[in-house]
Formats: sequence, C-alpha cells, structure tokens
Amino acid sequence: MSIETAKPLADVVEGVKALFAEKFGAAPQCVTAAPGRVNLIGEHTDYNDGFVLPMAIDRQTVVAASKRDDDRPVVRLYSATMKGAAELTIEPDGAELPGWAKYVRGVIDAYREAGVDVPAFDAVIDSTVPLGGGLSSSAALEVSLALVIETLNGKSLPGPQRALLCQQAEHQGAGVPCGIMDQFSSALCHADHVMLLDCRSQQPKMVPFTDPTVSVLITNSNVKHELTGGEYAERRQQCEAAAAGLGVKALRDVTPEQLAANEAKLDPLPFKRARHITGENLRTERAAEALAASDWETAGELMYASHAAMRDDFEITVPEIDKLVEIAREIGPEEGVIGSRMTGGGFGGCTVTLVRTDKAEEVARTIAERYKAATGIEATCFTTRPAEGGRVLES
Ligand code: GAF
Repeated sequence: MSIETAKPLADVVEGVKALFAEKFGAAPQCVTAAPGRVNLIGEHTDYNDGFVLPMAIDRQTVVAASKRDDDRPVVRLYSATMKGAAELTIEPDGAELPGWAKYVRGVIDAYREAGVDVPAFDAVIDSTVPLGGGLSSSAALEVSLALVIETLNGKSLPGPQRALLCQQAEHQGAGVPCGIMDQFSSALCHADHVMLLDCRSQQPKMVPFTDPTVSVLITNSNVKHELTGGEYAERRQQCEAAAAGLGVKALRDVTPEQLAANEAKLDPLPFKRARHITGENLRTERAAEALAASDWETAGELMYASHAAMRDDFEITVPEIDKLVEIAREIGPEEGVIGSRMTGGGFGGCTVTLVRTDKAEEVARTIAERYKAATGIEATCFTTRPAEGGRVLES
C-alpha cells in the first residue's frame, strides 16, 4: 500500500475543458475550482455557534462552463465523476434529479432567492475530492458552481455571503441541516493556513501551518458516510434541546464547568451531547493556539480527547473509525504519529492524523495493514497540506 496521489489540478482542468468542448462543441467561458476540507478539530460545534478548525485539502472540484446562446432557460450538466448528465430548469420545476444534481439545484435556487440573476449555462464537472468520505465533496461542488454563476453574470459576491448561500443550497437541495463549516472552508481557506472559525461571529481567523516536518494524513475507512440518514439532524435537535434546558441561546454559551454544575437540569442523553460540545469548543481554541506555537504534543492530545468525546458522548463514530484511531495511537509519537481523530459529520468516513512528514509513508502503510487485518477492509490514505479555497481559474 502506498499513499494515494490525486490527479494534478492542471490535468483535471485540461480534462474538463476537453470534455466541455466534446459535449457542448466550443471552449468554455470560465473554469472554477473549489476544494474539499478536513477538519482538524471542532466537530458538530458549528451549529452550536462554536469553534471549528478546518483547512482546505488539495483535492478539488473543477467546473468548466459557458452561458448558453439560445433562449432555453436551462442548465445542462455533465459530471465526469458520476459519468452522467442532467438538465435543470432555471425556474424550479420539481423534476426528479440525480443526487449530485440536487446540490446544483440548491445553489441555483439560493442565488435566485438572494436576488442574483442566474443565467442559463452549460457545465462540465470533475472532482478529485473522495465522495461520501466526510471531506465535503458537496461543499466543493456548491462553491465551484457558485463561482460559475457569479463569473457568468459578472458579479462577484463577498466570500462569506457565497459560503452562506452554499450552506442554504445544502439545506434546501440535499435536506441536510448543516452548519457553516464546510462551505466557509471551501470558499475561504488559504494555502498554508488552517482556519479558526468562530461560527457565531462568522469571522475566520487564519492560523499559519507551514512546518514542513508535519503533514496531515487522511485515512478513509471506506465505511460509507451518509449525512442524509437522519442522525445528523437528530444530533442537532439534541443540542438545541440541551441549550433550551440550560436556558441559553446555544451550547457555545456554556462552559464545561457550568454544564457539570447544571447536570440535574438535563436528561442523561442531552447532557452527554452537551458535554461533547462544551469540551470541544475549548479543545478547538486550545488546538489553534497549540498549532500556532508548533506545540504538537498538546495538539495531538487534544485530537485524541476530541475523538473520545465523539465516540462516548456524541456517539457519532463507528467501530472501524475507532479502530483507525486506536491503531494510530498505538503507533505513537516515536514512530511519527502526533494525534488522530475522526473528521467530519461522522458514522464512517475518514480520520485525520497529524504525522511527522518523514514517517508519513510508513505510518500510512502500518495503519492500512493493521486496519485490514482487524476489519477486512482496505483503507485508502493520502497526505495533504493546507490548500487554497475556491477560486476562478480562467474567465
Ligand atoms: C458536516 C456538516 F456539514 C458541518 O456543518 C459540520 O456540522 C460537520 O458535519 C460536523 O462538524 O460536515
């Protein structure tokens, strides 16, 4: 097993342009790209008005597009990733769409509701973001499409507004009541930085992450991650119920000590959920400080503590994911592992592990081997450094 490498961005761009010419008979007017993200710490805190610490990964969704030159008010799409086509009317018509095209529907509707004129266009989409791995492939699609709409009608929106419209797209198009982390990451992250986002003020603070001796290893458990399954919405409701029980606007407003002192006000389940959130907010702020100070030992401990809280209190991990973190911890700092935890919404997907760069290949190999032996499943691993957020590549 070796660390996977993705097709370079330049090759993906050439590929979508060539496919666009083949499908639609001309060169595209614009090409946009938006990345997936990995969250280093701060899980399920975003919709609790709390803190998250994601970074963009160097896996992207690329879209080539042109305005249509006839009168049909439609968007024609071809997805190289899904090997399928879809046609959408600009005005929503309730037509059944393939899953991936619902995100496009969501973006078009969100922009129109915000008063943006969405032109009829043709587009080809390709992506190197793993699908269903908790790495925000949907946010990458939304943000790259949002940039197409803005480019084709000649009006660029501020990044935070773009991210919020994409969040609305996810709510309406996919029916997932997500927070703001994924779309803010895909729209606003910078290369060589992680983003400490206060989800209440919606003010991102960029924290440099440039130490070449440390890399981010992403390990896909290849256990499917489906946020539309209802558990995500259920966690969100449980957090809101806990905040109501404590008489606060959001769990952001409660410290772990205040929660402990008010345990009697909550049923055991909302109490456990709140214990994860209140602790995770603190851990996230501390991890941002540790990262900025290259205090890797503290950062690693915070990641393990975060994982334990997601497993025991928030109950969003699965045995395969717990196994991956356990293996990483067994490998330990001597052999290059700084810290590890599940990343993303949960119920499968990926772990994020901070590793010593010179040992990354060996760590990935050991994790994959031991994981295969324990579960019978092939993990896939790749390393990444903090990448650039969504942008227009050609117009
Ligand atoms: C998913 C959601 F889309 C995010 O908003 C966030 O809540 C995350 O799960 C959990 O931290 O990715």
